[in-house]
Amino acid sequence: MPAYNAAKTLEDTFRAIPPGYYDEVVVVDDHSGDDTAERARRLDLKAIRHPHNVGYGGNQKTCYMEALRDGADIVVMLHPDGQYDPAIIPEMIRPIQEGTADMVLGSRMMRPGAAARGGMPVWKRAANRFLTAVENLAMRRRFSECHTGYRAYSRRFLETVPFLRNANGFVFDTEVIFQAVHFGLPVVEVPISTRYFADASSVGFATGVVYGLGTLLTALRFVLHRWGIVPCAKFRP
Ligand SMILES: Nc1nc2c(ncn2[C@@H]2O[C@H](COP(=O)(O)OP(=O)(O)OP(=O)(O)O)[C@@H](O)[C@H]2O)c(=O)[nH]1
Ligand SMILES: [Mg+2]
Repeated sequence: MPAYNAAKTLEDTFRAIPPGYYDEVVVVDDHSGDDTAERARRLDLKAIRHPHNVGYGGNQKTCYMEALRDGADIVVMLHPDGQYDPAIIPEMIRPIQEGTADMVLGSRMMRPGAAARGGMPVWKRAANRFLTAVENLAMRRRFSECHTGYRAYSRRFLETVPFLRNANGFVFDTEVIFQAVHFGLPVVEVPISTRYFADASSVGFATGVVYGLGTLLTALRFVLHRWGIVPCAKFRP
């Protein structure tokens, strides 16, 4: 769980994880202003607090390094803000267990109307569709959405893809999908629901614009790298 100011939602999120489906829960507190790390410790979770705030991508780097170090075979990223339902973790990891995927994306766009029913703002849905269409064109794929925060990775994925070279902000999530495609690692989508509510953390308009532009830039870099025009370290093995 990459966490930032998640004290209010952490416990409920953790308790909703189906027992028996995890060996360890790692909470990385990205220098929150609240007591996120303390609460994680009280729940007996492995809590790591960053000495300074680095951002959502930087937070994931610590999460994955820790999971690899502890011997994880499958790693699920679960936002601690309660937007994604932990009950479907079994479905999220199944394609990896069965060997059909190294990356699983929980898609809010697979079931018609699921994103709207979950309260996803209309501008986010529109931007999501537009950016996903551009990304699909660049990658020659047909993903239903490339912007979900609910993902599962195999150990092989995290050992193959140079994720430490990625952005420390939200664009990290975009970059790993392009890397999956570039390195030829199979990606499977699983339909999920979402929930936007007052205590959930949410990206504001300005951060959304930076993220959108970063996504377009990633698509461009991917294409330029593939065409051998401008090499990009994120796609270097
Ligand atoms: N904003 C922010 N979130 C962080 C950071 N580090 C970790 N996070 C966690 O990352 C998760 C995702 O951030 P959100 O702001 O909810 O963004 P999102 O869920 O991708 O997008 P929305 O659809 O707008 O909710 C949250 O659960 C945070 O707890 C950070 O530095 N900044
Ligand atoms: Mg959120």
